[in-house]
Amino acid sequence: MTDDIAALRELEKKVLWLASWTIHNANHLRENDDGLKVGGHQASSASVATIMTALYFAVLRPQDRVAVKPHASPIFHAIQYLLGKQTRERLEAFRGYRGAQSYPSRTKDVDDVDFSTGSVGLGVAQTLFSSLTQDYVRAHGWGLDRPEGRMVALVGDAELDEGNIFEALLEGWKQGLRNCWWIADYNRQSLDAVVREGLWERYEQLFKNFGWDVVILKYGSLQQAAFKEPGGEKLRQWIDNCPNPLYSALVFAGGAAWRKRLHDAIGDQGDVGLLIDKRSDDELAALMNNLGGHDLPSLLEAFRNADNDRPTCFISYTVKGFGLPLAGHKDNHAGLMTPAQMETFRQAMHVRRGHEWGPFEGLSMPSERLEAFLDRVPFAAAGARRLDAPVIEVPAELRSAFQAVTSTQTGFGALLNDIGRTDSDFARHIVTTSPDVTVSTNLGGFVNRRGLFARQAMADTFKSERIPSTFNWEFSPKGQHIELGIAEMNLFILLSALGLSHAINGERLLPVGTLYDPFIARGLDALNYACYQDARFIVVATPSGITLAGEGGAHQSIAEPLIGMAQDGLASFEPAYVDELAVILAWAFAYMQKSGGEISERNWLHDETGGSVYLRLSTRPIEQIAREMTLELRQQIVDGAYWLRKPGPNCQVIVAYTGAIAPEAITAVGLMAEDRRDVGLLAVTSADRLNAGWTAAQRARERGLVHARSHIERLLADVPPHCGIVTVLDGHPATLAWLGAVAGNRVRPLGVEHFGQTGSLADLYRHYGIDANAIVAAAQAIAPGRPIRHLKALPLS
Ligand SMILES: Cc1ncc(C[n+]2csc(CCOP(=O)(O)OP(=O)(O)O)c2C)c(N)n1
Ligand SMILES: [Mg+2]
Repeated sequence: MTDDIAALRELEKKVLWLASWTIHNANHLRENDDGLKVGGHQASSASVATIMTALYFAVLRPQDRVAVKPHASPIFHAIQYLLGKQTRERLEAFRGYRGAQSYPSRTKDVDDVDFSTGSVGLGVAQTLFSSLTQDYVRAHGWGLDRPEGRMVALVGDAELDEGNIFEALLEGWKQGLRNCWWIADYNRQSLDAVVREGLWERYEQLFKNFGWDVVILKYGSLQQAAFKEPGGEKLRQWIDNCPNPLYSALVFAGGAAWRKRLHDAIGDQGDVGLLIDKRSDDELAALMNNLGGHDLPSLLEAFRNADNDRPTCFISYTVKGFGLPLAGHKDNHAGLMTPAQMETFRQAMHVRRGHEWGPFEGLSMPSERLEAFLDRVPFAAAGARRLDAPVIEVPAELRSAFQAVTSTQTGFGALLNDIGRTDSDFARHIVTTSPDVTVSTNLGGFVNRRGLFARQAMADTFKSERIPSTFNWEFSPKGQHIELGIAEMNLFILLSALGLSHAINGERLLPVGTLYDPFIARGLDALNYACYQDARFIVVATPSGITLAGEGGAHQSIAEPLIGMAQDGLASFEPAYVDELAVILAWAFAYMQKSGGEISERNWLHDETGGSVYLRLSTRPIEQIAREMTLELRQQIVDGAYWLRKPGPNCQVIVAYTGAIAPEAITAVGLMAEDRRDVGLLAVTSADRLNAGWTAAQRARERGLVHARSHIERLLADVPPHCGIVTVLDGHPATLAWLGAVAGNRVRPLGVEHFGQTGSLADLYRHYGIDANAIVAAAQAIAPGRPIRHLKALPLS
């Protein structure tokens, strides 16, 4: 920890100036350009200027990792600018194309953002799970040559309204969380509102209940000194009792207003009148604004005292807009300083016009001294913060013995179980996790073999009591499964943390998480967040669709295939057969480790840059196809589709299906064979990759790459234009409806559009119109010809 308070005070001013100027400048430019003001959160930034100055220039060490509250992005970029990690050009383009990002972004910013933030609450929980990940990595004997880092979140106070933070808190308690600091910017303002009185006391109790230390940073050193003066105790009592909105309003109103209010309230109570009167208006305002979160000595002392591995929450009192004319005003969230206010601020900061970007402009300390200080800043001492880890070799083929009739979920369990049997580097780096559905998603076999993770070993009581059980539930530091409570948000944030281990810990993990398909929606924002920051993992969602029959509508997923297509950074697959799954899984373990290469039209499938993978699986046992897995078939499965029955040259109709509905598609094609010529059957293993390839090829051609052809275009190349396509899946029909647009064929998309219900498979497939009969009826409607003999009249349901 560096303790040159004078230098830190100078940098605090500079950081506040640069952040405010960045926002002002960007708005000013944009306003001239298109008349739009774009906001920028000057007040939210100012609120944490002191805390972040203390952290980045004095407290943080190279091994620490930080999630900065979204609206402090300008402060973060200003700090990086002073440390030489951010360019003036990008600051000038703040919120513009390729400029510094409005919210810190690991993937879009260039200044070493540790964790992206933006959707409030997620970055906070990410630090907790990153700390668990660090413990996991070290417990497995990896990365021990590096010092243990601390995961730090700078949290907006209203951010604490987000439930996912408390879900994470509970999980942290269960897992024995260490090395985690959450620093709440307690400015008592959110976007619309002023925070309710006494909330900090609830937080204090809450955090303590979960085993955290709580440090309340309420009074700055000026206030602490004043409390020792005669009458000081009265002042302290007044501050303690002052309602949040009134305090904010007085901060905004300034010194004279403080004087009047304090005199009216306590001025006649002995010495306190003198305490007030011996200060000028400015001095009085400085005293009353001197809350803990704006006082470098108090902050440094608090951080120093917490230099242990205990999880610690700092409730740090601040003023939103501190140091700016917007300070304390309840409307200040998106408020911008006017040009006139900015001009006054510039003069107060002694910044010459035209020298606004000067790193040391207007400061009284000689720049050599500040430069020397910055050169010694511990945070930046170890150079680039982003680490990497070598690729772990993945077997070219994954094998398992499958039953002749089986489901993809069973196949998944068998494949992982067989990986778990081996002692390869590959098997050792897999880490599985599941929100209370480990066994019901078929991870049980793998977990039996590899054990559950806990920093302290815990025996399986059933085993030690010799009570027979299918599962061996032993916890140890070497275990490879992290058991989670039911919260799906936690699953995805943990996957996000595990999936960044190569970059954060320099040790690669291969995370696999399982959950029921419909509950992806519960954790969806966290999934999006994980993908946005380029974490790498496999999510296996099973069971899925109305195929879950007896479980009913609450457990049956409909929209998830569309989520799989639309979610960037996530390659989605829905295989029907376990041999397809084996191919996809082997590919996925390699794909998730890829990196490098710019994302471009040529690699829109991210095949060079890699990403995460979503497998939508099913509990429905279906008859498997005995076949040889050729190289060509393997490639087509990964590219998204292959002909299970190639259409002939006179083909009138094609059935394209995805997933567990395969038997219905096969049956339908059989029923039509006598009455429609050369019927084709297209197995779609990934609507996502198929669609992405098609879109990319079109764009590439529009840009002059005339020979660009996507996989689906090649597959449909010989299909005559009059041929109809019936698409079918146990999910929303829009997933495959676009197939008709590839070569201009008529399409009739079948799928599930309305909430599911209980019933037998036959009942439900008939009701929702995805059984063989419905497929044939659709074929007859779009591929006219003689009536299809096997088509029974469809019952109305
Ligand atoms: C999940 C989510 N919901 C809503 C928002 C919009 N939003 C951004 S900041 C904010 C309030 C922030 O208040 P606080 O955390 O106290 O930060 P401050 O502005 O006081 O620094 C809201 C509602 C968001 N970014 N993310
Ligand atoms: Mg706030």
